[in-house]
Amino acid sequence: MIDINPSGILVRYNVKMEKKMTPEEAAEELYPKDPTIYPIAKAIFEGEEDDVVEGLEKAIGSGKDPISLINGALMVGMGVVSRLYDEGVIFLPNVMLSADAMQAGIEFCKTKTSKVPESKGKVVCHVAEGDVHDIGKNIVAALLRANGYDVVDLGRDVPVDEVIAAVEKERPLMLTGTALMTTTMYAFKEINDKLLKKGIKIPFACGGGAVNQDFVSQYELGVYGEEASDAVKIADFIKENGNDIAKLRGIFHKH
Ligand code: B12
Repeated sequence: MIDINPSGILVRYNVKMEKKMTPEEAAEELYPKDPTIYPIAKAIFEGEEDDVVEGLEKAIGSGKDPISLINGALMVGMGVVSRLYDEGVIFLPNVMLSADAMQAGIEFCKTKTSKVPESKGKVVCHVAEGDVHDIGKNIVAALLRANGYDVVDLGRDVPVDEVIAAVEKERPLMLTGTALMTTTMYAFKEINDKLLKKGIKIPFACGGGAVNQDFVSQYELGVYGEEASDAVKIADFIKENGNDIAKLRGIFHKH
């Protein structure tokens, strides 16, 4: 048998063999450099809840606003997780640990907010039927609460009829829906049709990784929001200008 040394061939053709990065090394390249945010993002990636809380405590101690840390630090860490998961560098068990650390961080930030919410109105939030991805919905709910809305959080994997029943009972200013999977987002259309059948015409703000403006524009009550903070902007707009969905789409949809 001929003994071939591949590195010899590569050297001959002037090709360097690349050393495969470990997940930790790959993550290190993506963390933000800011010394207050870095440990929080790293702890999210590592799924270390205690370190997440410790990092948040330090950041709040140095004057950072707890609610702005949700987007400014926790989400940054989750961004690293999402990217490396999509690239096949890390796998579901890692993601689950990070997701738990993220939830712990959101809960901690919520307990630290000093804002006294005067109720601006009620919003019902949910994650689509069949979908367990609730991190985005939890951010939406936390931001709405921090901005004075009374949030009725139905949780994740919520059956369509449960959403309809909650809207009938609570009569909110708006409903929000989150879907991260292309298979679950169709529940939004069903909710839209059932609400219209009952004569309920409230704005249905929809977001989440799987959803885009084209999809949300396909049903009458849908208003698309890309960022969790858009949910607050949409609610504020409704509060000040009424719930005309065409007007809301005119403002919040990119043309
Ligand atoms: C974390 C995660 C998980 C965690 C979820 C933990 C949890 N408690 O949420 C776990 C490990 C449990 C999980 C499981 C699964 N997952 Co997963 N998961 C992810 C991952 C890596 C990140 C998602 C996330 O949390 N992003 C961060 C949050 C903050 O983003 P977000 O929800 O989109 O929210 C932001 C905005 O969209 C917006 N927003 C959200 N909602 C709303 C609402 C309104 C009104 C507004 C205005 C804005 C808004 O605000 C947020 C930020 O500002 C993604 C990959 C990715 N790149 O997204 C895959 C991903 C979503 N998962 C996927 C899959 C397939 C699964 C599984 C089926 C895997 C499996 N084989 O078992 C299961 C699903 C089980 C089920 N029935 O739901 C696929 C979905 C593919 C698709 N398009 O259909 C993805 C895209 C991965 C992939 N590339 O294949 N997953």
